[in-house]
Amino acid sequence: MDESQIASLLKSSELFPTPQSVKLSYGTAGFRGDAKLLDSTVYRVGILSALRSLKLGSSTVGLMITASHNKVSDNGIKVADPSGGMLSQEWEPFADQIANASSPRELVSLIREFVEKEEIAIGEEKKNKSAEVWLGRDTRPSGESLLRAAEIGVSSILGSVAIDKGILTTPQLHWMVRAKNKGLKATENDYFENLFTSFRCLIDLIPNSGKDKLEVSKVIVDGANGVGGLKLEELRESLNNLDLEIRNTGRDGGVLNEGVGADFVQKEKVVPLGFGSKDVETRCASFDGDADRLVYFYIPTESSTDKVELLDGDKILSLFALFIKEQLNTLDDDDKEGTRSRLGVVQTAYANGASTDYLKQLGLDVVFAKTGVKHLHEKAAEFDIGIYFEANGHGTILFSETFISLLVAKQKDLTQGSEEHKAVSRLVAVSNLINQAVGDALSGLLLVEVILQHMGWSVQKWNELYKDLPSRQIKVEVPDRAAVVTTSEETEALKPLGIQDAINAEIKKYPRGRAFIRPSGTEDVVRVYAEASTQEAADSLANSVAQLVKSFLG
Ligand code: 16G
Ligand code: ZN
Repeated sequence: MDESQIASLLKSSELFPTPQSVKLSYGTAGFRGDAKLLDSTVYRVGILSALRSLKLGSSTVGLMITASHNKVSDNGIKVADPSGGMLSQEWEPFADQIANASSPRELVSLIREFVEKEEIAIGEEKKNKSAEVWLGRDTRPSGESLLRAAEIGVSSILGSVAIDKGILTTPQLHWMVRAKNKGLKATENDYFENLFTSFRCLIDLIPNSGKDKLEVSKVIVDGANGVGGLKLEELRESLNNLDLEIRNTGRDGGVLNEGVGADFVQKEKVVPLGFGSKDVETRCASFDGDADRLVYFYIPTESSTDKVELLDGDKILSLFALFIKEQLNTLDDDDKEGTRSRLGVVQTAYANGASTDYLKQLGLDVVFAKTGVKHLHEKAAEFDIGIYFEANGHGTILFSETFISLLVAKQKDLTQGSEEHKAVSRLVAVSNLINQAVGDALSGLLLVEVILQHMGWSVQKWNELYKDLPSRQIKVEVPDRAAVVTTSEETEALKPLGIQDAINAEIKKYPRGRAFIRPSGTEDVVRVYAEASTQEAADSLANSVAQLVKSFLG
């Protein structure tokens, strides 16, 4: 690192002193916290993303300013790697270090050390190649000034370029970064065009017999008063074959994520604001604040309270798996070359036990990953087609490059109009529709809608695929959540010693009982999950496990 580079970093970092007494951590999905305290963090992640771009041959890196489903006064920042996926976990410790550096000198020395260790060609090749970072933000009022801080961070690595892509959903930015680095058309318009073209294609492939029972009833979407509803409005202009009403767009005075959105509906299992008795039995969906989560729900007729019937990430996963499997079966019947595909599904410990049973009974390969999108994504990428979902509604379907090429070749070979040709064409269209970079509420919604039309199913019929086991989640505040260490799939606690035996003893008392504890990656708490054959039993099991956590850690 030469003198001018050091001077540039020292000068810009003077503008962003670190707040006192906050320990920052990149966590499960980037830095998050009170927006007022984040300027220096965002500035520093700007530097990191420029370095990441340089390290990877000046590929484009994405920087998203959002705190997802958190309250509106919070904000956050996460990095999208050139593949469109999450920042490589190998770089997370560096992110933590620089975010917590207490002075400009310390910051520069950490950067210098890292640049040497990683052999990043900083300053040397800037004549022909420079770093490029694309910035996006959600609708939070604090987003604009944080975005400026990120720009200053990026530009403080000499020769680097920061490009402001404006207000976007998180998955849009990931999609655009991935497309850009693949040399494809990568504007926001290209994103929309890709969605409606592949959606249209799937609609055209709906079997005739299905059309008689075609369900084109209305779907109402809760936009969480965030960016998702606004983007869906834009997309709607180009969509026919979808009767769509959008509420909680944030325009009518509602507050981001307050009593609305996917996180609220999934955790509380109650109707979001703006929905009520007039919507009984209607298919409804909720996005989260940055539109990377999607859940469905409906208000049952008999509901006298505001409780909803929830169709969470597990149900969406099951619907997708069923549809994909149907297409693969059609192909496998015709499989002469032995190109049988590997279809797998990835869940976390939070997946409802009934969903796992259902998927296994479909004959699917079900694997478990640690909570957090990056962990599920990695495992799903090991299959030809890997479907992953967290119960909270974040998920997508990954198609391997090799498998896509195989499908495209098959599509050319097969006779137009044959069942096999249709099945291949559906799979190719799904691979275009569903975001290959990260879970995406917009593309997820379109895929659910077209599959329901394909099957001729109502939301109630879809809900009947299996019945969720009653479950309960509790969070427990403890002096040190790091005292809880779990196995890689988080189903068992290795530490504190003895706690797992005690939990097992509780579980034994309940028919179909299952429970686990894990330290949260986003909050200073230990989370408890329990399920059992009745709600009473699930509540009671969760409470006893929470008591155990308190007595072992309290
Ligand atoms: C973040 C993760 C989500 C995970 C949640 C767990 C991403 C994009 N988001 O929101 O996948 O379920 O954290 O939170 O990775 P917890 O550790 O506090 O339970
Ligand atoms: Zn989100």
